[in-house]
Amino acid sequence: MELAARYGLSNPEHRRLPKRIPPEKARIDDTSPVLTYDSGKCITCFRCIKACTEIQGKGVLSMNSRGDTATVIAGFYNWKESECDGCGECVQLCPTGALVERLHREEINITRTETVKTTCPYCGVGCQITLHVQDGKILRSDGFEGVLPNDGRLCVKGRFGYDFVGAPDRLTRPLIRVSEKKGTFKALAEGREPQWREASWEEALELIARRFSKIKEEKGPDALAGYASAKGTNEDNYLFQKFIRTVFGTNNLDYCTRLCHSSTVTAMLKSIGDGAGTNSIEDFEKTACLFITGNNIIETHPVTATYVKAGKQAGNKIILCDPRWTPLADYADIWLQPKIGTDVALLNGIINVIIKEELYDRSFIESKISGGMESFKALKKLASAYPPEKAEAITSVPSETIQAAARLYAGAETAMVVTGMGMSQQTHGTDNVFSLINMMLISGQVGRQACGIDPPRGQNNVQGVTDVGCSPIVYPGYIPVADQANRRRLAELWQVPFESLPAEPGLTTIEIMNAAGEGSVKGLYIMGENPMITDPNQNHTAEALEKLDFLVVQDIFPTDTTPFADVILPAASFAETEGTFVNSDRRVQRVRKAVDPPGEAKEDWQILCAVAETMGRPLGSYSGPSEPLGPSEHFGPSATSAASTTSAASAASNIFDEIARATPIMAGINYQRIEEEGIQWPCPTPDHPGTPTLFLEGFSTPDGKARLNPVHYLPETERTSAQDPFILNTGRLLYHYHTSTMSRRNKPLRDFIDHSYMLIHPDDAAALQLSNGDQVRLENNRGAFSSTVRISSGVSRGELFVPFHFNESPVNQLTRSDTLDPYSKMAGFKLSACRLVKED
Ligand SMILES: Nc1nc2c(c(=O)[nH]1)N[C@H]1C(S)=C(S)[C@@H](COP(=O)(O)OP(=O)(O)OC[C@H]3O[C@@H](n4cnc5c(=O)[nH]c(N)nc54)[C@H](O)[C@@H]3O)O[C@H]1N2
Ligand SMILES: Nc1nc2c(c(=O)[nH]1)N[C@H]1C(S)=C(S)[C@@H](COP(=O)(O)OP(=O)(O)OC[C@H]3O[C@@H](n4cnc5c(=O)[nH]c(N)nc54)[C@H](O)[C@@H]3O)O[C@H]1N2
Ligand code: SF4
Ligand code: SF4
Ligand SMILES: [Mo]
Repeated sequence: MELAARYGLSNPEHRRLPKRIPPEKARIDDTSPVLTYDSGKCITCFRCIKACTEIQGKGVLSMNSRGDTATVIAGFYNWKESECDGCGECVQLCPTGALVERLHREEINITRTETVKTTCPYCGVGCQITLHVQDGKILRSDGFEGVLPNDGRLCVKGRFGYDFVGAPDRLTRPLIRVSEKKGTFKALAEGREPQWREASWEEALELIARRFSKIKEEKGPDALAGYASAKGTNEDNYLFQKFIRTVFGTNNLDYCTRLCHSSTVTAMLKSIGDGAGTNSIEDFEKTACLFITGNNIIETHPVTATYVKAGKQAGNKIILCDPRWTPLADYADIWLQPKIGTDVALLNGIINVIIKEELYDRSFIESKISGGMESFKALKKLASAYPPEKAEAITSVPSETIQAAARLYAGAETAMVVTGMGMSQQTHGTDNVFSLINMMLISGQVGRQACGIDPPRGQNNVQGVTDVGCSPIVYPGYIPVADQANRRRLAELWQVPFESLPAEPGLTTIEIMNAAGEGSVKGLYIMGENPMITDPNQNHTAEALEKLDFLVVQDIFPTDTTPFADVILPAASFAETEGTFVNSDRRVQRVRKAVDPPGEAKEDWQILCAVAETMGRPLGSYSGPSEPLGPSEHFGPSATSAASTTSAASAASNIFDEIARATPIMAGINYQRIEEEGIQWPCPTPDHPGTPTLFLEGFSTPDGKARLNPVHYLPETERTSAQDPFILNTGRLLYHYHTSTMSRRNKPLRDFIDHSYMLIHPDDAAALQLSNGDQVRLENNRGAFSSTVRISSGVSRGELFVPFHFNESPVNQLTRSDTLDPYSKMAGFKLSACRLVKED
C-alpha cells in the first residue's frame, strides 16, 4: 500500500497502462458465466494459472504460446467448454484487470464502494468474504486473505452468489392469509395461489400472539413447536430457543440438523463424547491419509477440498467411499463403491482385516478405550463374521480393495475420517458412524495432531445453532434438558421461575411434522426453513402443514412452505444483520451488516423479541447482538416501554454476552476477540486461545475414554421389487444450495445449471430405451416427480441419483418419513425404492 501511494497509484485513474497487445489483436474470451478475459491487458505473469492450479487444485488454465503472442486459455480453447467451475480465484489474483468479474461490471466504481468483511452465507466451511457495497447495493464479493478458514479462497457461490440479497421478490411486509388453508397443496398443483393481504407489524404480532396463546391455553405448551434456522446467526437462534422454552414453554424445538448430521452426532456423542469435528481445516492438507465417505467434498465443501487437493499434491493418500462417482474419485488412491446402504458391512470388513493383519494399535486400545482389550475382543468377535469375501458379497466392493483400504488407513502415520450425508442420511445412519468410529479407534487414529473424525458441517451455522441450544434434548452448550443444576442456573440468568423451564426431551424435526399430521402439535413457528422441499415424504408434509391450527413462517423469500402459513414474516438476510456463525471447525466468526433490510423486513432476533413481548413474556431488553453497536432499535407494541426498561434488563442487553454466559464452551469469547479472526470452541475463559484439535488430552466422556460400539449390518427394510426396481439416491451439486431460495436468484449460478436431472447407468438406460434429455417420471407408492435423463457410468446399475435443489422436481415426493433411524430419528434420504416411466 505504501508503495502504491508513493507512486501515485491510489487513484485507479493513474493505474491505466498501455496495452501489451493492441485492441484489434487482443483475444477476448467472454464465454464464462462469471468472468471475462482480455489478453490486451494480460502481462503473462502466470498468477491466474498458479491460482487455478496451486491454490484451487483445478489446473484449468495454461498459456497457449510464449513471448509476445502468449495468452491465457482455459481448457483447450474457451472458458465455456473448459472444466472451469467459476470459483473466480484467477480473477481475485489477476493484478492488471485482464481477468475481471462479469457481474456488475458496468455499475461498479471502486472509488465509491465501501467494504464490509463478513462470513459467506452458504455452507459450513465459513469462508471470510469482503463485500463491496455501492449506494446500498452489494456489487462484488472477494475472499478475505490472511485468515483461516479460507485465506482468500472462495467457491462460485461465495463469490458470485450474493445478488439474492437485493432480489426484487424479497419479502418486505408481514402478510396475513385471507384464503382457506385446507386444500392448499391441491390448489397449488392446479395453479391457484393462496390469497394474502399486507399487514402492519402491529397487526401481525397481535394475531400471532393471540393464536399461539390460545393454543397454549387450550392444549398446553407441548401443542406448540418451533423450527430454528441454520441460516440465522447464533444470536437469532439463541433467542429462538429461549423463546420456545420460556414463552411457549416446551422443548419441541429442532431444525435441519436432524435431517443432516444427527446420526453422526448421535454416534460421536456416545463413542467419544463430542459431536463436533475434531480437526482444523488445515489438517485436511496435513494428514497422511484421508478416508472420505458419503461426502462429495469437492462440490459441497469446495474450499475444504482445496486443502485436500494440496495434500494429495504433497503425497498424502485418499480413500474415497461413495456408491457414485464424485469429482474426488479422480484424486483418490482407492475408491470403494459399495451398494447404497451397505456401509456397516463394508466397515466391518475393513475392521476384520485390520484385526486379522494385526494393524490395530494395542497401546491405544489399552489406555484410551473403555474396557480396553475386553471391549476390543467383543468387536473382534463381531467382525469375525465379516471376512472381506463376505463383505464383498454384501457390498459388491472387491475383497482386495477392502484389504487395501484397511492397510492404507490403519498403517498411515496420521489419518482422518471425513463423513457426510451418505453415511448419516440412512435409517441405519447411527450404526454407520459407530462402525466408522470403531475402525478409527482400534487403529489409534485419533487423539493426535492431524488425526480424528470430521463431519464437514453443512449449513453456514448448523454447528452454532445446536451450540446455543436449539435442540429438543440439550440446552445451550450441550447440557441435557434434565440437568437440574443447569436449569437453575439458566432460570436465574433468564429471570424466569425454575419450574417453568421444560425438563422433558421435546420432539425432533420429523416427529414434529408427524405430530402435526396426527393433530397433537397445533401451532408451529418456522424461522428460516423450507420443510415442504426438505422434509421427507412431501405429501405427508403438506397434509401436516394444512392440518395445523396456526403456522408462522419467517423467511427472506416466498418459498414452497410459505403458502401453508397463516402469517408470513419478512426477515433480514445475513448481509443485513450483525452477529456470529460457527463454522465446520467450531470457529466462531463475525457476520456484519453491509446493507439495510428491504422494506419493513426485520432482523430475526428483533422479530422474536417483539413476538415475545406481545405475548406478554419479554425475552429481555437487548441493545443488539453486541455492545459496540448503535442505539437500540425496538419496534412492536411495547417499543417505548422496552426501550426505557432499566437496570436489571439492560445489564444483559447484549445478546452475545448472554450466550457466553449461558454456553460454557463459548464463555471466553466476545466480539472484540473475534474481530480479526474467529476462535474455535471450547474456549472457556477470556484468556483461553481456543481449541484447534479435540481429544489431545482424552475424550469428552465422563471417564475420558472412548467406547467401542460393535454393530451388525442390518439390511434395509426399503427394498427393490419387481414393481419398484430402482434405488433413488439424492444429494447436492456445486452451483445450488438446498431449496435454491438463495442460489437460484443469482444469474451466474443459474447460467451454470438451472434444471433437474436424473443419473442412470448406461445398461439401465438401454434396457428402458432411454436417451439423454428424455423426460422421465419417478414414482413409488408415496408420490411422483419428473426429471431429465442423464446417462452416466458414475452410478451403479439399479441406482439413480437426482439433486434435491429444484422444486419443480421435488425428490422428497419419494422418500419415507415412517421409518426413522431409532437413535438419531434420521430419515433415509439416500435410499428410496422407485420405478421409472418415460414421459412423452
Ligand atoms: N453446493 C452445495 N454445497 C452444500 C450444500 C448444498 O446444498 N449445495 N449443502 C450443505 C449441507 S447442509 C450439507 S449437510 C453438506 C452435505 O454434503 P455431502 O455430505 O457431500 O452431501 P450429499 O451430496 O447429500 O451426499 C454425499 C454423498 O453421499 C453419497 N451416498 C449416498 N448413499 C450412500 C451410501 O449408502 N454410502 C456412502 N458411503 N455414501 C453414500 C452420495 O452419492 C453423495 O455423493 O453440504 C453442504 N454444502
Ligand atoms: N431428499 C433429500 N432431502 C434433504 C437432504 C438430502 O440430501 N436429500 N438434505 C437434508 C439436509 S442435510 C438439510 S441441512 C436440509 C436443509 O433444509 P432447510 O433448512 O429447510 O433448507 P434451506 O433451503 O436451506 O432452507 C432455509 C430457508 O431459510 C431462508 N433464509 C435464508 N436466510 C435467512 C435468514 O437470515 N433469516 C430467515 N428467517 N430465513 C432465511 C431461505 O430462504 C430458506 O427458505 O435438507 C434436508 N433434506
Ligand atoms: S474461475 Fe476458478 S476454476 Fe475457473 S479458471 Fe479461474 S481459478 Fe480456474
Ligand atoms: S466453500 Fe462454502 S463458505 Fe466457502 S465460499 Fe463456498 S459456499 Fe461459501
Ligand atoms: Mo445439511
